[in-house]
Amino acid sequence: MDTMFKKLTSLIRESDNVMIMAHHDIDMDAFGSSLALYEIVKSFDKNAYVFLENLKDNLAITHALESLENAKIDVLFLNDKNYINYKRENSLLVILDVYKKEMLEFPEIVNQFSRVVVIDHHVKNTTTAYPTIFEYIAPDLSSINEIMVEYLKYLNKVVNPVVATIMLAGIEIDTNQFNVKTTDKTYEAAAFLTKIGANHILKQELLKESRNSYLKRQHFVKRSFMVNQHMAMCILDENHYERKDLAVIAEELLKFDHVEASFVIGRLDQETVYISARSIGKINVEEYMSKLGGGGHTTDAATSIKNKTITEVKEELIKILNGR
Ligand SMILES: [Mn+2]
Repeated sequence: MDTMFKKLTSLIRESDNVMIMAHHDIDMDAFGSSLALYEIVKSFDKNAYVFLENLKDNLAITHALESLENAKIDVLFLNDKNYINYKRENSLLVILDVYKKEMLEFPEIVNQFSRVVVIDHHVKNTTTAYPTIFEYIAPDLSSINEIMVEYLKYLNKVVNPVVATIMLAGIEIDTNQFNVKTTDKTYEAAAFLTKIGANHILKQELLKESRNSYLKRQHFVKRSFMVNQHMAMCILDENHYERKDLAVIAEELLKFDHVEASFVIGRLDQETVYISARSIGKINVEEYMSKLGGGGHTTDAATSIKNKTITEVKEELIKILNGR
């Protein structure tokens, strides 16, 4: 990792400024690590900017923004229109927590940058659809925040306690409360963030959800069923959902007795049915998802299926899960 940090540091130092972009529907890991990098770049006396789109229903990020404001931390946020006022010839674009072009916050502007770096922890299964200076992809790491903690240690720097809190919340979310992809390094990162002032009360507040969204999820959880001895399944209705809605339900099903793997099927849009799969670690859900054209990790995988009904996808998946 140190080689990467050395390279990244010299790239930042050579740049007029640094623009940071994460994925669409930004989450706490992407946001926390963006803020950490933002502070790091500023500490080099360089201007930094974070791309952020309209946050309609993103409660966690809305909470995080409020806490930044309360702490009087000014962050310069950009969108796909006003970035042009700040972009220089040698601006560095750092992409965090994603590499797939279609999943970027603003995919259409990435080709405007001649200097792009990608730092991600998702399994890479396609080539990157835009030119990059270098890519650091570490699928075995819990979160980008874990990488950012290592970077802070490497630089011997700290971040504001509110940013540290958001980073800690990001690690908690990405590891499903320190349950998956969690190593000694993950706990060390959490310990470091606590040491530099992460506030565990604020962290809980950031992670709160609305009563409505909780109840809506419980409605589906209630309808879940066992496919076999160790696998639970949940089928949503015909409404359109976000990937993360399915993921959260899958993670919840893992809490139940006997459940070692869970599969949630729902519709993303008119054409696309999506399966979100989770495992506590004994069953490799990636294997099942790759049989349906998807991918991911042992404990965390998914697939998108075009032009099939939810029932067709359900039947196909049950066949695969039961080895028929
Ligand atoms: Mn992440």
